[in-house]
Amino acid sequence: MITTTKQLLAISSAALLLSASACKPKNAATAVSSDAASKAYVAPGKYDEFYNFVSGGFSGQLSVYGLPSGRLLRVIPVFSVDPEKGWGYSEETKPMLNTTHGNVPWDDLHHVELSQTNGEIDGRWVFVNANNTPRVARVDLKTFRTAEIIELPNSAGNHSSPFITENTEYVIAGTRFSVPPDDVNGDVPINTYKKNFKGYISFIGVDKTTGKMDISFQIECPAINFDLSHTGKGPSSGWFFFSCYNTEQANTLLEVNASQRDKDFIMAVNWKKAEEYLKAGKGKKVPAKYVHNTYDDKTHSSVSETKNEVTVLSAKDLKDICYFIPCPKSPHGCDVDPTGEYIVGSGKLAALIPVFSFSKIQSAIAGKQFDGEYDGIPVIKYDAALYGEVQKPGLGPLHTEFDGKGNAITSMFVSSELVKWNIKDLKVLDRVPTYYSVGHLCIPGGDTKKPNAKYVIAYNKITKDRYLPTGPELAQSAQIYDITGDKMQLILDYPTIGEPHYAQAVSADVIKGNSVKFFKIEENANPYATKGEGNTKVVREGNKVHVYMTCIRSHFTPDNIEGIKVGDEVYFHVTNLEQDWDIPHGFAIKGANNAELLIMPGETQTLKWVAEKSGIWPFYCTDFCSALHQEMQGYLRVSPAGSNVPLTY
Ligand code: K7E
Ligand code: RUQ
Ligand code: CUA
Repeated sequence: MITTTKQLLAISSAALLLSASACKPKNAATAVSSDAASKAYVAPGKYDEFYNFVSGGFSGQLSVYGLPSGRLLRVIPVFSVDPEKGWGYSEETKPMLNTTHGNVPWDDLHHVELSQTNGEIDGRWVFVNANNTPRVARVDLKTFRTAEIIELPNSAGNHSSPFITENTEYVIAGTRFSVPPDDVNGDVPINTYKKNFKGYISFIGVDKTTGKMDISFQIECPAINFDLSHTGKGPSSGWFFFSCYNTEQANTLLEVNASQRDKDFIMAVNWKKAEEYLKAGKGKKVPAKYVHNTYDDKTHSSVSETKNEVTVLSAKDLKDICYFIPCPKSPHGCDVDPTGEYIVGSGKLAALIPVFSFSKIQSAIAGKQFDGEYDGIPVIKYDAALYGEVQKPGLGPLHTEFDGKGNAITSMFVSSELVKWNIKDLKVLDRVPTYYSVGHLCIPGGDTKKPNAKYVIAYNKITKDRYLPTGPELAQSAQIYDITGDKMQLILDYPTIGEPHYAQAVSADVIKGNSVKFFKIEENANPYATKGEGNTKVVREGNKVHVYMTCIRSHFTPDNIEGIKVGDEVYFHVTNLEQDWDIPHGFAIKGANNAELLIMPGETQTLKWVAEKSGIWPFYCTDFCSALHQEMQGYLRVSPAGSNVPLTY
């Protein structure tokens, strides 16, 4: 029996080391069921049954796989530049990466959340978070492209994000790091954490029709680290639950300061009540700068705006919108079952899984079964909120998803397994090894009211010997298990781009019918669009030269341009005149220091290029588009600054 924090920590770290070096479960060779191949097989020319949206971690991207084949269908750049798609390189997409810190073309993307209507995935958008420079993005599932990115003030880390409410009313984001609020001088000693730092939760309102986001309000909480969260549903509609750690409010984690307490917290937030307080004028407008970028499919370009204030509610002053519930040791996942009654906290360093009851939480609040306050927030007694504990589930519980049949599956990082347990009697039903050290897991719809429990996918932290070695860095790894029977069965390993954290999956039928095939050229509202070869032109404005260019199989118009002078800034506004599915063209010019363009049919994209030296500069199409693709090319002539070569094209 583990009794003290120190013992538990010692055991956990030993197991952790083990998992990272020598862990190969004994049954590794026999873990695959005999009919696995047929279960994961999707015949050539056939579609997968599910889309799987997988966070790309430190690649800043979102990837899309088909399930059960594990085939990579698309990589969607969000918080990163992507030369394959010109994302972040074209003049139209560059502003999408603007922040109050300038253009920030990288981030750490951990979580994905598909939009919902009535607690079910509606297939319209997928939201993703950026941890480092706190942002939330919305990807449009008609185009599979990033449509919007909003920065979050008063935040750092943005890990507990971007989880949504049942009807996508809000995307909710809790800060990982508490920091001094943006409107005060943050130049304070770090050890004044308790006094000067605060933890903020942002409520990002989402327009029902367009999906447009804006920060509706923030709740100011005590200095604490928000880790993960999930919406209430059914009886717990209108509530939101967060896991929090570092409740000792330590500013250094050396000597494991942040894990000294036996219990950290789950924070329950009554956001319906918060809305009432807002209506009643209890919100305070405070200065807070943040940048909001939107991409428009009609102008094929983006607009970046800076906002200057945000409305803040104080959890401390409004005693009844936030409540803390003790939760054993460093809770990570905070997951709500499909009925909305059970809230599962996963203490990474705990040897059990506590399951809280929403109805008990309500009676505890009504009966004031509190254990005092924590920085002005009432703390509900553990036993008053607890439904029960899953005993000996495994080591290092991280995340839980639900099968909709009364069961939960929890990932165990340290003991490297998936563990299935029954929510009512809290008994462990089954366990399967993962290869190795699973982080998040995903059941299609597994955090919604209606899971579609055919598969569970494990996203593993360590790959080791699963694939052919590729030097010190290996492919990231996911594994699919069939969960239609009593026993979970491994059916496929598939490599992923790095590094997968949360992922969601949905039946392909919800999305595939809405896919845009190409953009209608007559609707192209880009100010630099050229809607026919007859309208192409080259216009000089001082040292800026605008090339209104078109492309169609298999030539650019114009393809010979003279009269460009050293020092000119040349803007190639390239319109793809094709009106057919799957015929993009690319555009690259020698010496370009900002990658290429990839232009979809009907779209206009712009590459900025500075003429640095006189001479001949070839350009060409980078995307193989027809038998004459290789012929799709042209020349630009650059003459010395002062020369009188006329502009011709
Ligand atoms: Cu568990 Cu950032 Cu969701 Cu990764 S976090 S595993
Ligand atoms: S060309 S098909 Cu460069 Cu042979 Cu590619
Ligand atoms: Cu156009 Cu290749």
